Amino acid sequence: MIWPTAELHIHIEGTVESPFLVAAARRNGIALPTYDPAELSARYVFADLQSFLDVHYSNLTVLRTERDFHDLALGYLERSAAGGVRRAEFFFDPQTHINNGVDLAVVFAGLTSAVQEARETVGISADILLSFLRDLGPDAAEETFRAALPFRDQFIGVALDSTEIGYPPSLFEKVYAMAAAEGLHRVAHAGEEGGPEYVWEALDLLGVERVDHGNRALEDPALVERLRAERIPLTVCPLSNVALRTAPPALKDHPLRRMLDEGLLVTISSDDPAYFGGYVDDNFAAIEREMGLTSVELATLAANSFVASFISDEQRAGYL
Ligand code: ES4
Ligand code: ZN
Repeated sequence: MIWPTAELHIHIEGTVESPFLVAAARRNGIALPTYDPAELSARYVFADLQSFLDVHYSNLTVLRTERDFHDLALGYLERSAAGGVRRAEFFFDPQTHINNGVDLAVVFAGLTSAVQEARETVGISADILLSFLRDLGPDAAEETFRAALPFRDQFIGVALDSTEIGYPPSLFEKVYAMAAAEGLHRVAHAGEEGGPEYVWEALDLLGVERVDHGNRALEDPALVERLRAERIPLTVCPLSNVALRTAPPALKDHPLRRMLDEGLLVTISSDDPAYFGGYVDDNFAAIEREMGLTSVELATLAANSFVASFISDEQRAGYL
């Protein structure tokens, strides 16, 4: 069955399907290792987060024009709406595109027009989260944030992604304070590869309202208690975790089982669906099939996603 959901952990750049990649590369005159979409996809076998990021960033040089960003986001919004997504809060990585020589105004124009178009055509509600690449460090994040301020009305919050280990949340305290002062929402990837201390720091130093992944929080009982008591949402990405080997190879052993048993506010997302084997409906189908979750548990996960989303309480009441 298709569950109506909000998708809260989705990198728009991670929705670049191979046929789209090839078409954009040809249009923009960018070299690819192969122009056969099936051959490109066949290379998507990863040992860890970094091995994925290396391929991912290399592919993203094909994105150059407003049309590229518009078509990418519209394609995701249409595909996910068909899979039950009623609300999407998607990340984009401005630094990747700026470093590829693309103007931030071009990126925003493409993404924002896609959000508007998808609302009108497929009825999906969507908003944009601006994500900092943690491996480029705090000064670059602050510079990026200042560059994005002229587009303040086109994003609702900030996020933190890319290489986790070695780049703890504490480095980004200042830029998160700047975002809070602007009234922006705050989330961060933590506990995907990094340990529970990364999750503590995201909560205590960055003031995040949700934790992206959070799998390794389970190693610390006091942290589990905190997440439960404060109803802090975790945006868990089962197929991503298997693909990047941040969870055991069989989904039946995924930490989601324990998260539910611990009474945590867990949601399901796809992360980078073009690379990890599917969209949010594919993630639901996989956990239903392989983890034997009950219909009540699946419904809880779907409802949790609206509870955890940054929509107004009025809009939330319409979904729940
Ligand atoms: C990412 Cl840390 C992380 N995980 C998944 N996708 C990503 N894209 C950029 N950073
Ligand atoms: Zn992610």
